[in-house]
Amino acid sequence: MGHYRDQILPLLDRRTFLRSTALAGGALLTGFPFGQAQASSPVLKVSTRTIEVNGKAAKVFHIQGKGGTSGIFAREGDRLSGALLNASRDPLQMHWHGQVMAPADQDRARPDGGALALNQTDFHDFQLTPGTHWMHSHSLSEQQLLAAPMVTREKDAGDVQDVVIMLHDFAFRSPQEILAELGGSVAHAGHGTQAAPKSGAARHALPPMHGGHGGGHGMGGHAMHGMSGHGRGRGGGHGGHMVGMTHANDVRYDAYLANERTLDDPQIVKVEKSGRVRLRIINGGTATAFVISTPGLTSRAVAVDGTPCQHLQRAKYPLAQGQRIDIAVDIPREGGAFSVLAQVEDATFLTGIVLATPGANIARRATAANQKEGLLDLTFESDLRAATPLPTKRPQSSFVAIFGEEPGYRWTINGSIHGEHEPFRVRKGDRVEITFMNPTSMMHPMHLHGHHFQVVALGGRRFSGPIRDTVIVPAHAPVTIAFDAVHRGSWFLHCHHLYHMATGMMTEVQIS
Ligand SMILES: [Cu+2]
Repeated sequence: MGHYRDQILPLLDRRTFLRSTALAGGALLTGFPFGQAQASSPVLKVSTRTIEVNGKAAKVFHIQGKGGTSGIFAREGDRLSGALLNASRDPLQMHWHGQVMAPADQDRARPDGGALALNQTDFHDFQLTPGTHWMHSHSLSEQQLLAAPMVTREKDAGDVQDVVIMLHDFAFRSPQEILAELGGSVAHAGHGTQAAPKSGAARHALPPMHGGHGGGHGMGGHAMHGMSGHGRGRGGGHGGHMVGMTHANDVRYDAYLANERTLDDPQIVKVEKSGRVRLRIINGGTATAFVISTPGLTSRAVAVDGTPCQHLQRAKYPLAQGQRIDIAVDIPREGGAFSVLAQVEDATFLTGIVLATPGANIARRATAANQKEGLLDLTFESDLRAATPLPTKRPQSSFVAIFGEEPGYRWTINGSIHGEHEPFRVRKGDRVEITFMNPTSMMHPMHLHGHHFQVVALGGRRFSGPIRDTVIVPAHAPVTIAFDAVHRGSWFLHCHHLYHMATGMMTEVQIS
């Protein structure tokens, strides 16, 4: 035992980057300028392939960029310009997660977005948003690894080696089987509910909704002000669950992957003695939150969800579904081998990779932790500060989004599943605040499309928190976000637990 494959990774290391700087401006690190792509030569191709997990073959999706890399690695100022080809087996709704410069009509993950049919292409042209972002399907196929990094290196990233780590929760069962185990049914198969939202904006040609019922009773759209007065206790008592009954990990997985490998055969990334490394970690898990650690290395968070934060040194960093964290580590002068670990919350499961200097002895490591991690909470969040907070402004629109949990694995926002929802309607330019209230039994990572937001209150206490696009809302802990509604369109606001989203936990913010 103790035998590891030594592999150079689908990531941009410092040498690759320095080489690539010799290319013309606008070129991707893969060396192919996006702008020159033809439809016959897609810049992104979604197909299927077979990987090995726990010694068994698994058919999964694959998102190939130019040059065969998984996903996109670009530099600040680059555009994504060219064709996305769906060469897979299913209709596709690709979501550009964190790409706030992607126009609404270039993201299929929108209320009237439809799906990209097999062997068809979508043409995209938008400026890539600097930072650690990602792309993923907006339907159950995300479970089958239909996700890839979308990393745009910041101009001021400096002389550091970037190491991208994509985390996944993996099952040999199909997502449909998992959903059946959970007792749920799809509320919005590929967003294609034929029960039109009350906005009347839906134009769908996709399968009908299962398990829906008529008549919503949402609170959405009712403007509320003075949310700062809401205290911790306000979230309780709605869902019939008491504090203390909260749980995580409602899906049983067969493996947890870091860059598609398990910890008993991890990716080994070569690093330099005294080198500086920027870990860009993406939680592509569909129902799993992780806690990140770098034993033996001091570390600091430098960005969350791709947006710079004031540096924050911790031993552990929570990372919920959909979130990203950039962690800077310094490799010691004497070198060595260092694990970057992701432990499943409320469990002992581990995944991760190994950073190793040349000649380092890579000892075999434990593949499970001795102790469970706790459930994710807001401790880390409350210490995070944006590098550049939103300008101070009174909100023009404030909303409350109360989560609900109903028999039959129905997850709701303001009493409605997606398709029955009442959109939050705002005017372009408005400062908008949304307070999430969670009387349910699980944490929900809430993601807003098309915008970054600032976390401005936790547990009813105002503060000037990080800029993000996905925030955890633990049970019984209200969280308030603020953003400027700068992009016209209908933007999904949803839980990033895939099975919560699929069974209804999605609404929209309409900006007109
Ligand atoms: Cu959820």
